[in-house]
Amino acid sequence: MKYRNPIISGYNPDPSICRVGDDYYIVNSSFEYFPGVPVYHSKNLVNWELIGNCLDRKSQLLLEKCKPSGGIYAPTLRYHDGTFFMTTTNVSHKGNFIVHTKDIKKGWSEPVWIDQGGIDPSLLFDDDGTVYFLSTATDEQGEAGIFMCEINPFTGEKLTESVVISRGCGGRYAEGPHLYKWFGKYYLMLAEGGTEYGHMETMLRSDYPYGPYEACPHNPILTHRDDMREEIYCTGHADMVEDHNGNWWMVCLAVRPCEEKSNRVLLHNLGRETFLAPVVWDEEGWPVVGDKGLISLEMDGPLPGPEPGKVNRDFSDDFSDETFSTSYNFLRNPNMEHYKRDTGNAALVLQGTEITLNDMDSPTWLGIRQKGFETVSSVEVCLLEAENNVRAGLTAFYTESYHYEIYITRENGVSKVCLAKHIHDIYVVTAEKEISDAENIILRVESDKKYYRFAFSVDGKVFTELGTGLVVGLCTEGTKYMTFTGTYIGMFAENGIARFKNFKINVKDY
Ligand code: 6LW
Repeated sequence: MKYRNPIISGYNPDPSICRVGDDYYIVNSSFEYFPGVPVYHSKNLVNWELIGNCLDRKSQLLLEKCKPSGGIYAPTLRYHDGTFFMTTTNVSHKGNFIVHTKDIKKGWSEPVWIDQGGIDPSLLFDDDGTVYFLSTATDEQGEAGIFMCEINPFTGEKLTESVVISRGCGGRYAEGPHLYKWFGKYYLMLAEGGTEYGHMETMLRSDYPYGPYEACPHNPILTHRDDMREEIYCTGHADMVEDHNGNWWMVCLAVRPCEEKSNRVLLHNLGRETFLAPVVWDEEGWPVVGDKGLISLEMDGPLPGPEPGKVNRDFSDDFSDETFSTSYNFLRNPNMEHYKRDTGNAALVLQGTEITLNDMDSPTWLGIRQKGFETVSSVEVCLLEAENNVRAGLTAFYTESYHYEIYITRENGVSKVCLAKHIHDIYVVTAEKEISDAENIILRVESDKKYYRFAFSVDGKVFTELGTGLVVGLCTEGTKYMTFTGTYIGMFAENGIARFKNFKINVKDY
């Protein structure tokens, strides 16, 4: 059956997958966003539903003032003997930990911390009851390696010393380790080359968990570093699963460039997304991924479960029910007192504080991952209370130093709609128009591969464009510090109280 990649679009990197019967689950990294570690569910590996987040309270996820792309790095999800286990790293607070649950929809345990450093933790539940904990770390000489110890996954107790089981297959930054027990052997899969354009996946194998490991003769089993089609880049950080029909699959991260091929500019703004590839085994018992290590935007494979349905990436919220969608993210640890769903008036009331979008903090902001290049987003907004420098509106947001927003403000009793842009160390208001106080203003952000276009309307029919922002201004490759996330479309308020109605995001491309 044919399917399209990415299977989970928008900023959903470092996927880890597990199967329970004919149910499939994927988790992804979440960095400085709250709640953390989204959990997606599918019956056919193509239609995925966000069913919750592993880390939904501060005792699990302390992100206060963490830097952009701090917080939660790569997770691993495993299921053993009736219990789900998720292990990940909070690089901004205490490192590697595990949470567990018997019901993935009902919330997860408090974290237990593991006394092994590094990032990209993973777990293997062996047939003899041993539980192996792996991560990529550096030894006393500063040399990177894949470290492993044995643990109690419920308490985090370390049962053996950490030892290096592999230094990788020659690529830099051997990371993203996963250890599997297949066909009576131990398979160790690694990401190498760094998560950028040299990214690749390698496979090793041994009769023993601590090695010695032999490398797959056709490593890297996955890489797009030399792929001339220029549609998908950075493939790596993968996980594998055998489906309930006995067919094998790999999920991995990859990026879709926001520039046209002709420009040959390697930039992406949507983040590293989750892609799917069929896997077959060769006669020597080594995996062959996709088309000999290459994947495509359209692929074919023996998908399990029901025929894939239409993938809907739209989002809307008329604020008529009490709860926030699990799709909403907040920055770092939000004060939920500042976010009120006024269901009686089908409105969201945001209480803005002095913390602005330009601060490495938790402004009154809530966003939805941008899931396509061609989108149209809109929301109705009005100011209820205005202090000095009040702002409330709609933003295309990457980090506190990379965002564009169209917003309403009030200065000396005059109400205005403005467009502002923050790129690197330049923050500027590039356009403004006076409006009458009483009006509910409809703000609109349209996007394609080149521009975000900002416009407003007082009647929902006639829109006035305030200006545009270049998509390449919000790209991962262009930030002044290393980042791993992707763009959001969000609502925000600063220095006052604003009421929002009818928030919609329409994704027009795949
Ligand atoms: C992830 C690691 C990596 O933990 O990026 O560059 C980190 N390599 O595998 C965040 O995705």
